[in-house]
Amino acid sequence: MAGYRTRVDPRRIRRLRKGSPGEGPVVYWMSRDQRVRDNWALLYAQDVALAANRPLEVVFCLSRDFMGAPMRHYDFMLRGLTETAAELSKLNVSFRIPLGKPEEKLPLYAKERDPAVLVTDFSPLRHQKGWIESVYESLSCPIDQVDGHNVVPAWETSDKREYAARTIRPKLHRKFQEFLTPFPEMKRHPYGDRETDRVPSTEELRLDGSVLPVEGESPGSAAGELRLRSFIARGLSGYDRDRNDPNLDGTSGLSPYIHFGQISAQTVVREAFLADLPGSDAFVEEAMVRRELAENFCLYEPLYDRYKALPEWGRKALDNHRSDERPWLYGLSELEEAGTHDELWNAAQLSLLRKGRIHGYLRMYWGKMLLLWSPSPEEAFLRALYLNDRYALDGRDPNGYTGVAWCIGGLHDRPWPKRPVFGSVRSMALSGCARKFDVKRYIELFVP
Ligand code: FO1
Repeated sequence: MAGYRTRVDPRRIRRLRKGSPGEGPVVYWMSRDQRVRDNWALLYAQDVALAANRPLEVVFCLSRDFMGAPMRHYDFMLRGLTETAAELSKLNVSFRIPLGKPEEKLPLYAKERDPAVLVTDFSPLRHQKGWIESVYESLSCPIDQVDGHNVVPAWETSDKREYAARTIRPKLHRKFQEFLTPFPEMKRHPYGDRETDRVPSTEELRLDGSVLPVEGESPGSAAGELRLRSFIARGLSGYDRDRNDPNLDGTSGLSPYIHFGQISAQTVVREAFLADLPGSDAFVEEAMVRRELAENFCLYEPLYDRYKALPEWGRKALDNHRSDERPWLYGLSELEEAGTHDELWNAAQLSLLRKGRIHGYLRMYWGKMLLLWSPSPEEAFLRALYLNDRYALDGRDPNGYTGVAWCIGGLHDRPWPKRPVFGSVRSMALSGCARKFDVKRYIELFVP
């Protein structure tokens, strides 16, 4: 609770530091939620600025080497930010883009601007915590954090690590409808004269061009909203039936837009829930329960991207079968180049390389096979994270860390009957896929 009159539910706001207001504008340090519409952190920052008769400024610290992300991801992100910059400008809200490491640039920027209040959005990942700590020393103004990424604010859902969807689901279902509200509109800001920095191009940033942008992607809030509308109109009703068939375009494809915060997960969940179609429940389970379980895992497990964070029972099972014979063993480059004996797995890897996406059901098969074909479970874990973060448009996300931990070590899953190599970690096999969908047809999509 931050004490300012605001349209934003106070339970979404965490005061990180009381401090004393500066003389400058209210500053929203944008990172996770890179949009103007349906952005609780931005709405809150505007309410505080209106109450204090101050200008409103948004700052996005653009680091050219964020966790090794290649050009593919920056292209998606920067094209979305270009749209956001234009929308902020129309609202007479400044948009500043200091280039460099946020932990260095944000304190310098904040010192110069002397914010009345600094508003941040929410990420459970350690780099954002580090960035906030770095700015903590150099600021004396209040710092308020707003969770606009989750339907139910992560700290409101649970104050501890949840162990499965079945433990977090009732906590979310109890609260989500009171949080699943529509969003107020941003107002044209009456104070100050906005300054809008130009969003640099990928060329100017001299990025790692080894993973090129995905052809045919249209990033940004408007495209994300269009995709949501067409999914609600055409995909949602059959979602529960089609979602496990990679040959149909049955999933929403919204995860890169949600990862970069170009659209609001709350808006996605709300539209699907209100549509009240046969696929609504299954979709809300994915877009809210599973996704916010992932946020919960990363929030309360500091080692979310380390093998040792896998459940004890899973690591033990894999350890007991460490010396089982691997039917196939591949080096990282053979996997990366989709050069295995398994045409279905190769097709999934080609989908990742070319489209920056793997269909949800196949993503599990793709991850499970890495366990089978790697020299050790630890190596399989590292390879899954590396390939997912390097090629998947929604990489470097709590969903990805959680998905890899589910595949390799049974996070949020339970023990299954023992299998070689897997032990009691759930196994998957080509035969299982063939029972679910036309494998040959999928392969031909990628391997003519
Ligand atoms: N967030 C930032 O604030 N600054 C960046 O330069 C930045 C680059 C970036 C590149 C790839 C990618 O997948 C995400 C990136 N993000 C960046 C967003 C970041 O992952 C999240 O929005 C939050 O910072 C916390 O997860």
